[in-house]
Amino acid sequence: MNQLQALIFDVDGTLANTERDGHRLGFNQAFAQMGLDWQWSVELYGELLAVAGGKERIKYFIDRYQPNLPKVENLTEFIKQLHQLKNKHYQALLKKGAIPLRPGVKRLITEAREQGLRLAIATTTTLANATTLLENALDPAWFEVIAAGDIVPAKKPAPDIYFYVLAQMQIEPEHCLVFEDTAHGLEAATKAKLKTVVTVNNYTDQQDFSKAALVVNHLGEADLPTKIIQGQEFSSKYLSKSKHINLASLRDLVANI
Ligand code: XBP
Repeated sequence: MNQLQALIFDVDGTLANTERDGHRLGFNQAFAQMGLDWQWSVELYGELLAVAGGKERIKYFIDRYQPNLPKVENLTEFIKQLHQLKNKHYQALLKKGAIPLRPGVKRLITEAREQGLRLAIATTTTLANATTLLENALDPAWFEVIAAGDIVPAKKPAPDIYFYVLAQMQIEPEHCLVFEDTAHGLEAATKAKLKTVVTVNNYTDQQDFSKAALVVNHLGEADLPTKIIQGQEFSSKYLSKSKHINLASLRDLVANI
């Protein structure tokens, strides 16, 4: 029987809906600041999210939609500059409290801390973006590992970031549970033999999550019930008592996988 010892959280889309209302706005502000007439709509951004990583996303956009970009002397440097500007705007939004945590995130993390579980972060985003979010909504000190961005050679869906976290924590994957919101994230965790709870959002709710341990709309609060999308047996076993995902149910989920 596997004993749950650690929770590992993705950041963007999982802790908070940062993509549509955070990164996307930051990118658009950066484009305007650099005199570019590029506008990433909510819809276009959904397509661009197939590419993990802000710098990689800009590069993909240029290749696909701006083939006639007037020659910039050093494309890598140009993208780096845009990305730094985007991050500045994004972090300002976080500091203003403009991007709240998703339902149940703080509640579950608080419960995990009270019960002595270990916590970690595994994200594709830049480290400063992740820590700014944690500083403003939780506390970075609660997480023994914050693995982010370019720390590993390949971003999700590659499993590198999860292998990194497991190595840092010196823990076996069967004692952990991952929280993700995308098929890319699920793929990365699954390749590292980690079990995953998926909390979908508007950009990801049509993706394939068949390899997830559980798929829900969100973690829920006492007054905001969780809806089970995949894993009906979990629903009849637990959600009849409590309307949201709590740690006892997750311990049981991991024990019985
Ligand atoms: C989210 C991402 C990132 C962010 C932008 O990853 O794909 O690319 O959109 O972050 P995760 P940067 O869900 O793993 O957090 O611009 O800092 O790269």
